[in-house]
Formats: sequence, structure tokens, C-alpha cells
Amino acid sequence: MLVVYSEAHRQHDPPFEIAEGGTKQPLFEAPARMERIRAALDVAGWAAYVAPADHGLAPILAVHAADYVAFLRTGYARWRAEAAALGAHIDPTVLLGTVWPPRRAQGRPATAAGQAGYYAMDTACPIVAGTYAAALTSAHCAVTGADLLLAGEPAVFALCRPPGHHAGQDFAGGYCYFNNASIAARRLAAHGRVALLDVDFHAGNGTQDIFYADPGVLTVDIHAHPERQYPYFAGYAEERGAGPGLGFHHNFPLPYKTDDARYLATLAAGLAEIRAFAPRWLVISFGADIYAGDPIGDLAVTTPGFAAIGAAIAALGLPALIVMEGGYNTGQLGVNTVNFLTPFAGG
Ligand code: SP5
Ligand code: ZN
Repeated sequence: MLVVYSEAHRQHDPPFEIAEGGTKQPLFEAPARMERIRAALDVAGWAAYVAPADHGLAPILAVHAADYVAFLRTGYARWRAEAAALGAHIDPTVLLGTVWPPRRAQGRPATAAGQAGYYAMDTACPIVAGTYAAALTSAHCAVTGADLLLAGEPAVFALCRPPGHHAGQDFAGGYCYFNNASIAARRLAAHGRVALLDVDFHAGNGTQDIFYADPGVLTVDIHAHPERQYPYFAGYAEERGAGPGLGFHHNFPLPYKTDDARYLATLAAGLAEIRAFAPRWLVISFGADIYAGDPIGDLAVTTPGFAAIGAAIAALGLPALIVMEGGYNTGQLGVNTVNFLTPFAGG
């Protein structure tokens, strides 16, 4: 299977995130994740690496608002100047919001420090000097993967970092800046109906935001119930799309400690929706954080369970772009990811 990958992600390595209780802790979403996946792919032996092509900003601007993209492009450099003016006690390493808009924003701030809140939903999307370059290349990995499907590849793995499914039209969140899977899905949608299946542990609120009114992309999202887990404010079963997209979004919230059998039963219901939609293309937001041993997850999917989940999805028989999202148990991340992918590689 072709794997689209670039070392550019290493430029994005924020020193901390702010977790519950205001706790400053190392970012779970770290460069070592890619090393673990690549090592496991080497053991499996079927991966052929392809570098992403530079597609510029056009495919990204088909999903994200121009002002948001401009913020990601310029925000960090502007922040360095602002931080210097704020005084020597301010640590300029990371651009991170401290003030967020209320439910209905009244106005747009002019400073990078203010915009960091305006264009984000949480404290898990710190911006460092290399974040924009890494996020841009991550999006290009997904676009390149979409183009490989269009050229006739049956299955492609876009090994994206940073991940994307929490990033909406004009906001970052949850380690995500550009919504890689959505950018690929919109590109494929010009050539036929697309189903976007999100199996990351967390609800893909950014993807939901992007396609909520779009009947050309069916979005099916299986995740921990947002009543108890991040992102809290999206991913509920009642959210079914809006306007012309009504009926083309489906959330499947899962209970605490959902095991392989229960996960596969829910997946079967999601796959039935996809079959009924009869798409030409399948995009999968894959997160290994559904694993029982994930440090921020609370489900109970096993390492063999990943193979069963991958096999059930591969049995759709659709051209499939698998896009990497989350997964934070670095010890098992590689084998769980390879287990999921192997059925798409013909194994
Ligand atoms: C792409 C992706 O998986 N993003 C996830 C972002 C989650 N951010 C909030 C994490 C909250 C972690 N809570 C830790 C509890 C440890 N027991
Ligand atoms: Zn996740």
C-alpha cells in the first residue's frame, strides 16, 4: 500500500498542552508517534512511501476560511513581536489563547494573542514556530493521497501529523489545525459521492462543522459519548445535518469501556448507512485512541480488534483513503495501526 509521509511534521513539537485543572503537561500528540507507526510498517513489509506534492493553498481554502488560514500562516511571527512588547516575564515559545469568544462572538481581535483564542476551541492546539509548515505539509499528504485514489490506487494511507478532525472551517482544536481528511474528501467529492467515516476515539467536531450542510459527503462518526469526553459540544446522536445536508451526518456515541463486540456492532450500523449512500470514494479518519490502553481514551478495543475493524470497513470494497488522526499509547500505536491497515493492503 502507498503511504504518503513527510518528515516535515517534526517542526511541530510544542513543549506542553494545558490539560484538566490547568495542568501543564507534555503534549500527547508528539513526533515519536510517527516513528512508532513507521517502525511497525517496516516490520509488516508492504508499505511503499510516497512524498506529498506541494498543492499550495487552493485545496485547503476549499475547506477553511481565508482569515483562519492567514492566522495560522502569520500568527506565530506576529506573536513573537507582541510577546516582546508584553514584557520579559512572558514566555514567547508558544502561541496559545487565554481568552475565548462567548457563544456568539462580537468582534475579531487584531493581535495574534487575541486571535489565538478567536481561532481555537481549546488549549490543546498550541502554535510554535514550525506549526504552520508542518500542518500545511500534513494537509498536502492527504491531498496527495486523494489524487492517488483518483489515479486508480485501491487504498492509500496518508500518515498525517498533526492530525485534523477537530479543526473546523475557522478554528483549531484538539491537536488539529487543518482538517486533512475533510480537505481530501472535498477534493474527491468533485469526482463522485464521498463517505467520510471517522473512527477516532473523539468525535470529529471539525469534520461535522465542515460538511454539516453538504449532502455530497456523508459523514459517519463513531466515538466516545461527548457527555463524558472531549470535544463535549458536538458528536451527539441528535445532530443529523442541516439544510440540504439534513440526514447526511450520523453520530454514534459509545459508552465507557465499549469492547470489540460492541464496537463492531456499532460499526456495522455505520457501514450500513454508507452502503445505502452508495459512495464512489471512502475517506477514513483513523485514530488508534479507541485502544483499551490509550492514556486519554476510555474504550476497550483490543489489538486484534483493530484487525477486525479494518476488515469490516475494507469489505465495503470502496477505494479508500485512510487518514491518520489520534492514538497516544506509543507502545502499541504501531501494531494497532498496522492491524487496522492490513485488510486494505490485501492481507
Ligand atoms: C486528534 C485527537 O485525538 N485529539 C484529541 C484531543 C484531546 N484533547 C483533550 C485531551 C483531554 C485529556 N484528558 C486526559 C485524561 C487522562 N486520564
Ligand atoms: Zn482522538
